[in-house]
Amino acid sequence: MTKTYKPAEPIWCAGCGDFGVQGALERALIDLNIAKHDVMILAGIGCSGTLQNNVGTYGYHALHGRVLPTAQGVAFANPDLTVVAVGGDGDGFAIGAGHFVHTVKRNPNLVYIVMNNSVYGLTKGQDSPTMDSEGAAYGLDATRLALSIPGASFIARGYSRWSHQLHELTVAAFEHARAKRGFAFLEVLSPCVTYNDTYASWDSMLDNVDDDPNYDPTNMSMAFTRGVELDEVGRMPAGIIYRNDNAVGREVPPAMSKQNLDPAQHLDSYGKIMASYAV
Ligand SMILES: Cc1ncc(C[n+]2csc(CCOP(=O)(O)OP(=O)(O)O)c2C)c(N)n1
Ligand code: SF4
Ligand SMILES: [Mg+2]
Repeated sequence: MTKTYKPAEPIWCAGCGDFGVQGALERALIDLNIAKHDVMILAGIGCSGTLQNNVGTYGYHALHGRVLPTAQGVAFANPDLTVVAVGGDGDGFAIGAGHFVHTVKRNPNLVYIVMNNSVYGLTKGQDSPTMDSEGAAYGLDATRLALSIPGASFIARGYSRWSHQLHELTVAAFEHARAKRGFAFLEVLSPCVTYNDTYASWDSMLDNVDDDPNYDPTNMSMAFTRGVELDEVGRMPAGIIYRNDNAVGREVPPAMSKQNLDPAQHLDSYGKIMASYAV
């Protein structure tokens, strides 16, 4: 009898925004007709990272802050997989910030969904880089950080409470990475009801650029300007903030999964290497 891994039940607190992120992700897989065995979800450490236990795709729980280098390894080794990295704002923008910058720059073909609750949820409520500092509407804005990095090809922000738009953004992120246009970065504002309940403030702070007929997400200078203008009045954009439909995602051929890894094929070269060490 074939034994198969059974997806876990979510362990999030009632009201946690991460439920909405998982729902949008599962619905996107169904809508795009992507089989679960063609998907690998890699997660960072945090409440958010437990998402990968629940979906029934291939999964991997990476070290805290290291989900992006690990996900890139998977994407480069097997370009036929749909690779999704997920994690929290602490994971992605504090300990993992350097990897975030270089992944945006490198533009590999994968989706990155950050569940931003502006707090370290799992470790019980410490400040994260995206938490408000005194007098500011919002801490680090990772969408603007990403915009400033050459190579950025897809930057979006959703809100777990806006489920319809979140579903559309998740589908768009999958389409971008699967069309080999590169790194699809989707930040989802996903409140932590236990340690930093931001539902009320985010309800009133978001400006949906998807609803603005004058907003052109392919125009980078417009994306920058809108972000700064909104920040000046204590607001921030949601929707597809920037998209380059002509981008080409990075691959590293020949992919390991396309090579003949039969050990018998390599005995000769292995023997030569071993002989070179002999004294
Ligand atoms: C190398 C390392 N440093 C610190 C920790 C402790 N730690 C676990 S989760 C976490 C932060 C979680 O915050 P976030 O990434 O925002 O995820 P959330 O729980 O909010 O979803 C920290 C500091 C760890 N597991 N590993
Ligand atoms: S502590 Fe916060 S982030 Fe973690 S499951 Fe509960 S509500 Fe969600
Ligand atoms: Mg967090």
